[in-house]
Amino acid sequence: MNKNLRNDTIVAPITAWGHSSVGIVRLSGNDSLKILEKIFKPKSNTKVKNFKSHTIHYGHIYDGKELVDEVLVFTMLKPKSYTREDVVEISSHGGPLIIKKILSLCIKNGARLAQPGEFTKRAYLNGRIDLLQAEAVADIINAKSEEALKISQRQLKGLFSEKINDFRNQILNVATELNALVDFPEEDISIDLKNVKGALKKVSEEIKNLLKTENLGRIYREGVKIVIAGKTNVGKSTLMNVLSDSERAIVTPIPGTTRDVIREAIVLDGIPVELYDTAGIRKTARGIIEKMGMKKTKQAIEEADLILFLFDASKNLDEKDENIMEILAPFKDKTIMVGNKTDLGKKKPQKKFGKELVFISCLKKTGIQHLRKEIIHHMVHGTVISNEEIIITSVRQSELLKKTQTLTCTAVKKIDENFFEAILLIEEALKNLDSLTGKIFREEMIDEIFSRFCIGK
Ligand SMILES: Nc1nc2c(ncn2[C@@H]2O[C@H](COP(=O)(O)OP(=O)(O)OP(=O)(O)O)[C@@H](O)[C@H]2O)c(=O)[nH]1
Ligand SMILES: [Mg+2]
Repeated sequence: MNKNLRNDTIVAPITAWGHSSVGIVRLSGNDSLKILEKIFKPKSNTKVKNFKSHTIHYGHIYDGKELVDEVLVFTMLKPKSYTREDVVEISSHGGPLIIKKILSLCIKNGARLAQPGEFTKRAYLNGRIDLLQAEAVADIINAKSEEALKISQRQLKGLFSEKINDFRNQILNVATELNALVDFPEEDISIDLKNVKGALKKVSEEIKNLLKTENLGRIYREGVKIVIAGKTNVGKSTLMNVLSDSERAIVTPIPGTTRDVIREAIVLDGIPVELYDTAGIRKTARGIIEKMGMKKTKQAIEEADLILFLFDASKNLDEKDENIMEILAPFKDKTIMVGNKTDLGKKKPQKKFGKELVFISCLKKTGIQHLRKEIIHHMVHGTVISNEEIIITSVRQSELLKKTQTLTCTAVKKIDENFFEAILLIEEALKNLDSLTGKIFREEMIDEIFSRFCIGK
């Protein structure tokens, strides 16, 4: 990130492109009011340069003498704005042509089109939020479930940062004590070192506990892929419809009804799920369409986080089911065996396959709740997130925390044999925590974080 770029005034639409009743263009930077003055004629007699912070002004946007639109203008002057710079938001009619016109007028008069996430980047660089909070902004916009939203809101509120700062203080105390001990004679040191090691072990353990939430964070944020597989006619499409509470897939008594892989986005207990119904697997696919369907099915199986292997529980497992079990064998640790059609009879399968066996009837809707529970259990391994829990939400966070944890752990071991090396390790651990909150940063890291944002945020 070029530091010079921070001094210019940026502009971008902050509402979605398209036809809507209102669209908003935001300016941020030292020249926001100057630029506004050139394009906006307020109805009142107040001059634009005298606009106070947090006020709304009615008037018109002009391109020279040509009227562009009737607008409301909001001013939020530094430091009380999203970016801590002078911010002006022009609220016009929401047509793309009008928004484009206002944007180009702003650019013609000295603004630069903002890069994705640049407003939030400025909020971070100007110290209004830290890097963890900036990450949360993107996650809030992209949240696929209520749960994911709550996790990110806690992060935006600064609860994650508080926890990291707590780790930092604990490690900093250790560093201070160690540095104070440098000049002490050997015999006095040994007593104090025991306490220091205890303190380091404690924080290292706390970081380890936080790291346990890594998988949970990924699941709630990115969601999981669940694939329903099985031979033809066992009720895969029916199950897809039952789980998604829709008529998404075509259901008929004719084997081979589903030819393509069908996807539906659902939310199960707060976990965003991409549910896939597949073409029934049979050994001798009939014709090119079915062959292609089969290929896609196999690909979906490989990419799945969880496979529901469906069979007809009213009958014994047959050769076709066995064939499928062979195909699924490499994935049995991510497979739940589901016996459907129990309304017609319930035979215990001769072979148990996968992690769990669940019986359902899609027709009578029995066992569905139990199946849902098993799915959730498989995904989160029995972990329930409490309202206050802090959860790791990005690979960046887990990488830096893992490094910090390893460094503190090694420092504990090193303290007795090489005191000075331990101090260096602890200082390195502190640096990692500072990168996490963004107290120190590398430009590539920042650019990567903000490239995930949309324009206007
Ligand atoms: N009795 C009974 N019939 C069911 C049940 N679930 C599905 N069926 C019926 O079984 C037939 C096949 O259902 P589908 O959902 O199309 O089966 P599928 O596995 O998707 O079949 P293909 O797409 O051909 O591979 C339909 O007639 C369904 O109504 C159930 O629980 N009980
Ligand atoms: Mg089907």
